[in-house]
Amino acid sequence: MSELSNITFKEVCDRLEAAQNVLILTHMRPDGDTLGSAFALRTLLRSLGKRAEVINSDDTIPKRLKFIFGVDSLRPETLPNDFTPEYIVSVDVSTSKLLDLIEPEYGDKVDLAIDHHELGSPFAKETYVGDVGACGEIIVDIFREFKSRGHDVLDRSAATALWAAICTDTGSFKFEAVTAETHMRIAELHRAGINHSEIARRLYDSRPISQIRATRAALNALHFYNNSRVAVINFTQAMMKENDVSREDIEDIISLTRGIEGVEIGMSIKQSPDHPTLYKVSMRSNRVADVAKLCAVFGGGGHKRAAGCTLNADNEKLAEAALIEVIERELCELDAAGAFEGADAL
Ligand SMILES: [Mn+2]
Repeated sequence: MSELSNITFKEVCDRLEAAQNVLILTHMRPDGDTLGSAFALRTLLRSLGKRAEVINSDDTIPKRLKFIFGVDSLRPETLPNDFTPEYIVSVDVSTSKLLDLIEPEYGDKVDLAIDHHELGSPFAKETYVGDVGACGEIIVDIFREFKSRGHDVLDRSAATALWAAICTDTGSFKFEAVTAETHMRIAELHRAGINHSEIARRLYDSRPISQIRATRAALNALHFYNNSRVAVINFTQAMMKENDVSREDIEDIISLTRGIEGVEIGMSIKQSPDHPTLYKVSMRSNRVADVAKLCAVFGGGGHKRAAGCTLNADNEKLAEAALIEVIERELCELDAAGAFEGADAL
C-alpha cells in the first residue's frame, strides 16, 4: 500500500460491499488496465445484485480492446436514463485531470479511487493505491476477498478482462513490477477458464494495416543522441496526415525506441491534433535512469521505467531540444556516479 492511500484494502472491500448504484470512471485514452479493471469490477458488483455502470471521456475504445466490453463507446450518454449514481469509483486514474471531459461533472465527486500509480495527486474522498504492476491486480484481490466473504463471482468474462489488464500494464509480464503474487493472480484467472492465447492474439497479433504504416513512418523518423543511448521518434501531425494514420496507430511507437541494444532511454514526442504547439511525450528507461523524475521537470510523472509529460514549444524541434537537454544532463550525472556499472547483473 502506498503513502497516497488513506484507507486499507479491507476497507475498500467494505465500501464496495455496502455501495449501491455504483458509477465506475476510467481514464482518458483508455488502456487495457483501466478498461479491464472497470469491466471486472462492474461484473463483481452486478453479481452481488447491485447496479453498476462504467463511463469514459473518449469517443471510442481502441479497436484492439473492444472485446473487453463489446461496445464502441462508454461516453456518459450511454448511461441508462434510470441510473442515478450513488457511489462513484475510479480505477487506474492517478489524477482527476485524466478524467478529461467527465472531470467537470465528476472530478470532485469521486468517493473511492483505486489505483497503482506511485506519483498521483489524490482527488477522491478515499484513495487506495496498491503496490502492484497493474490496477487489475488489485481487482483480482478484491474478487479473492469477496470469495472469502462467501461470494465466489469471478467468471470467465471478468477473468478475461483482468488478464488483458494485467498483461498490457506489465508489458506482457516483462516489467520490473511483476512479482510472484502477480503470477498467483494470473493463475486464478486461468482457473476461471480464460483463453489467454486468444486474448493475447487480439491484443498484439492482429494489427490494422494503418498501424503498420505508422510503424514504418516512425522507424523512418527514429534517431539517436548520446552515443545512441537515447532513441527518439518525433511524430508530427503532418506525418499523421501523410501516412493516413490515427492517434491509436501511433499509441505504442515508444516501444520502437526502447527495444534497441544499448539504448538507455527511449522517447516518443507526439504533436497534439488540437493544439499544434502542444507535444505529448512518453519516456521509457531500460535499466537505471528514472524517467518519472525527468518527466516531472515538465510537470509530468509516472513510474521509474515508464513516464510521460506534455510541453509547449513553437515547433517539434524545439520541444525535442528542451527534452534532450534534461535527459543528457541526467545521463551525465548518472555516468559520473558510475550508475551504469554492474547494471547488467541478473
Ligand atoms: Mn494501470
